[in-house]
Amino acid sequence: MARRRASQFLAGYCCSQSHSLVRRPPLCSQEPASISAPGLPHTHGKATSMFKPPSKLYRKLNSQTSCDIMQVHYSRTYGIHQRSFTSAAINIQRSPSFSKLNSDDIGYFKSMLGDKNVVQDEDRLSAANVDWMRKYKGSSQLLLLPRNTEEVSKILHHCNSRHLAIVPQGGNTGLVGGSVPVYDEVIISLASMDQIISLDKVNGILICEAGCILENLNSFLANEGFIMPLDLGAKGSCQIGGNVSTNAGGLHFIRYGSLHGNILGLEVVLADGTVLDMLGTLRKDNTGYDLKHLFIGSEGSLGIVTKVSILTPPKLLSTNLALLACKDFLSCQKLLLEAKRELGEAISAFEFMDSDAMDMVLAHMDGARNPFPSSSYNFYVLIETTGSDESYDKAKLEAFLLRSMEGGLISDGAIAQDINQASSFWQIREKLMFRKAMCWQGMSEATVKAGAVYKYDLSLPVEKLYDIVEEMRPRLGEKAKVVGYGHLGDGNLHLNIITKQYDNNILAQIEPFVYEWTSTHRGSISAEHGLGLMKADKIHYSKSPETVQLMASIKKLLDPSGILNPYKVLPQSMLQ
Ligand code: FAD
Ligand code: 2HG
Ligand code: ZN
Repeated sequence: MARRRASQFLAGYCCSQSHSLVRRPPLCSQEPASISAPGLPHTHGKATSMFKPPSKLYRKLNSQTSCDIMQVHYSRTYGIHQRSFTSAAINIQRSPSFSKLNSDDIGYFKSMLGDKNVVQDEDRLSAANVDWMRKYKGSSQLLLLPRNTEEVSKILHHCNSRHLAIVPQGGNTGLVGGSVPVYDEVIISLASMDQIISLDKVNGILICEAGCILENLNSFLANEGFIMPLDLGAKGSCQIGGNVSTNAGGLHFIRYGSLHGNILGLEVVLADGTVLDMLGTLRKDNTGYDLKHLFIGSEGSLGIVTKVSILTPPKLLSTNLALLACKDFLSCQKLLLEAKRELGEAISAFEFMDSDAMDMVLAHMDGARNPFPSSSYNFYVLIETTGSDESYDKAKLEAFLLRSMEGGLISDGAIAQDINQASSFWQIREKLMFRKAMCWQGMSEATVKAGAVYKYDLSLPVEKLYDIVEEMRPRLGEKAKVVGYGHLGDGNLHLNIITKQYDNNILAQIEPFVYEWTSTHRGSISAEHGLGLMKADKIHYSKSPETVQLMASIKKLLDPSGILNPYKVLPQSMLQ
């Protein structure tokens, strides 16, 4: 392609019709506009033409079965390389205070919920017993599907009086082993509670049941001129109740902030069946303690969320997306600072990935193409801006990118010109997760073998954020591929360590080092995924002893028999 002046390459795209910027299979009709500054080589970022829609992959994955405790093996049926982290692996004993299910319990549930909502079918149970990563596997014999709050209340009342442990389950896309049983806990799925209750179009307040799937809510809102204030790769399966219970962050956190700010009210059922009506719709309400916040991010350990009232921002008409290449992490950092200064509130996402992450996507994704084929770069950044004035927004982003190129912060870049190109850029970022999912799916033996993933979700000061990746690499040497990506705009690193197979020696080189390092740098060992089972006994790396003690007291107060999602979030030793 002939070299052109930078200004000719720059173009944005507008979502002013019915599109939302959700990830759809791209049909790239045109090349994205590349950006080029005087004196810098021009390459045109080719939009990848490639991926299949992701949304229903989770369910398929989770419908596979069986793995042995503490053993690495290949499933004959599916060719899955998996390892189960059950109770034996994490050194937790089944609490002797819990009863075992009996036929009277089943009879009671059937009489209350109807036979079809009391699931004992082996296939459905095995799907619900294993998590999305296929790392954690329980042995529950019962899955319940309540249809309303009253049924949730009756289930909990019964389980509490019988000392039957339970695990609330949403879309089962959690990444820390929180959504599946450890032993034989009864699984309470919110999937049948998926009604939208109301939308206040004057104030942009949505009230819905907890089992609504995030993507469905967003589609509903798009037609009404609103959006959900959060967006994540699991949106096709995760539920709003699960999002609230994990305090999910995601791609638009930088713009719309935490669910602690966006959730206006909740309805929650406590362990003894008491229904707490906190389903307010007010922006301001300082009457006493704001108890809903206890349940946001408590991972089902304090109550079951049954209804949600949430603030939904207006859907803005123009969205622009740029995929940029940077020579080093310092340039990414400076770019973030400059972007905040110059684009300010227009930024709706600021994501980064390192070259190893990009290489993984390119190597393992069908049809994936390098957006910058003529050179290799160390880092890639995605900047999305959203506003209400198409030509102004576009011009602002273009001007910013040109200045950044001239200043040497950006080495190469491309701006998506239409929704399909934007989609293909986003898919590169999102496929980082899917690539690993595909390990489990098992494309070929070689890929399967490259499929053990250790995931860490760290919150760190931006200037320190990439140091842990660089320290981890020599520590693990050839045995592991260490990649870093994440929500740079929020100071959230997703450190992923990929090895041929799970290995306790490798794990011992990663942990507790990664937690100690994070703690030393005053970071958090869970930025957005929660603690679940994976990090329940690691909480002290991020919280003081007094704070953890108070948390344990609150847990005991609200759930004295400890039936709600046992073994998760807090160290077991503090709750006995
Ligand atoms: P589940 O996985 O079913 O449950 C998660 C936890 O919440 C469990 O402890 C469960 O017991 C509890 N729970 C679920 N529903 C309820 C309820 N109604 N009441 C009480 N407790 C409940 N997370 C992010 O934060 N940001 C991301 O960008 C992100 N991207 C992801 C991308 C992919 C591809 C995948 C697979 C996961 C991603 N996640 C991300 C993690 C996950 O999707 C989120 O944690 C999500 O909020 C979980 O929702 P869920 O409905 O699947 O909950
Ligand atoms: C994301 O941002 C998710 O894509 C998953 O939070 C992070 O893959 C991960 O470790
Ligand atoms: Zn994330």
